[in-house]
Amino acid sequence: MGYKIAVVGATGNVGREMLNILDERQFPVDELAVLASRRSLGTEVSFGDKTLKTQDLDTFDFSGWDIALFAVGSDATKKYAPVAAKAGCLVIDNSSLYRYDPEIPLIVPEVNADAIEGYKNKMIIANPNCSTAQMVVALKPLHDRATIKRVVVSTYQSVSGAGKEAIDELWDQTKSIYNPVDNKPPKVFTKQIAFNVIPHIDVFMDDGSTKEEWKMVAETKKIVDKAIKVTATCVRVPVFVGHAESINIEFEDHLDEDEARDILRESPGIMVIDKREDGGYVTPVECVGDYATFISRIRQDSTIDNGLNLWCVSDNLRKGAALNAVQIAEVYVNRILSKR
Ligand code: 11C
Repeated sequence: MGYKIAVVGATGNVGREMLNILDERQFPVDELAVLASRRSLGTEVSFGDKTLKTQDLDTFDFSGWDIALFAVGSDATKKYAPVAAKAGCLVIDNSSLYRYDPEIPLIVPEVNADAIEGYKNKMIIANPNCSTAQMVVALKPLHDRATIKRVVVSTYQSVSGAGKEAIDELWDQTKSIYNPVDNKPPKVFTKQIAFNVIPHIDVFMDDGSTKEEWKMVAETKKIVDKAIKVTATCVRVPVFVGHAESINIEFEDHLDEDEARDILRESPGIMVIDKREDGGYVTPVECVGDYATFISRIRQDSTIDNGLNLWCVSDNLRKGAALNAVQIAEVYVNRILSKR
């Protein structure tokens, strides 16, 4: 038995990854609609060995469709997600529009799959920000064992998080460093991104933090535990795909680095690569195309009573977006739709 699945925003980076992942994981699809705005209409996208033509999101009738995976910006989500939900089609939304609505579940299946029951409230489930998704996969099993009090996280985020134009900007700027005639001023980023790092992702908030940093705080509380204190510094780096994070964790109880390593090895969605030797850790280029959240550099923080440091890397277009959305769809199918 299969289901009728729509991918909204199918021509974007995340939409295309959603199609790849539905195919790779052999999601039970009976019918697939690939939807896009008028601007991208007629563009072809691949699904396994098939090529599909995009249909017009504006006129699409969601009645009778089971799940719509949304990978469009907040404005388009605001317009079309309620239409799909009203038609009885579950929306799994990758934008930030609904994440902080208390009636809408925000789910990372390895962490809080039980929150799926909240789908009934509005027929919408939110997918978290990429930098949060990979971090909470690592935090949850450690929190269950030793209760996390505080997290200090610094991110090293790839340009693909900011979309296709950002990828092009890094590519063009990198080439223009060697051929200054082609030099163009930055458009997507506020400063040169090639051979540079920029401590600014999303808009500034009143307290001096950025929205990306605020999202990591609010989303970790909603997904894992509202008692956890989080402080974040989010930085864009000249990497195409794969976000990295340096995470410092303070626990209520003592947690030995060896036990933490064992716990993480046994935890869903995590791959521990942690050898204390040259190259015995994972970097963003190695995680591209993978499902796992990779953890390396696990070590005691001797400056506080119960502290650990670790390094966390994942494919931001996969676990940080498309994979997590498809995993939510799998939970919905296994726990709800297949029981009807
Ligand atoms: C970035 N994390 O790397 C952002 C992209 O709230 O879903 C995802 C923004 C979001 O730029």
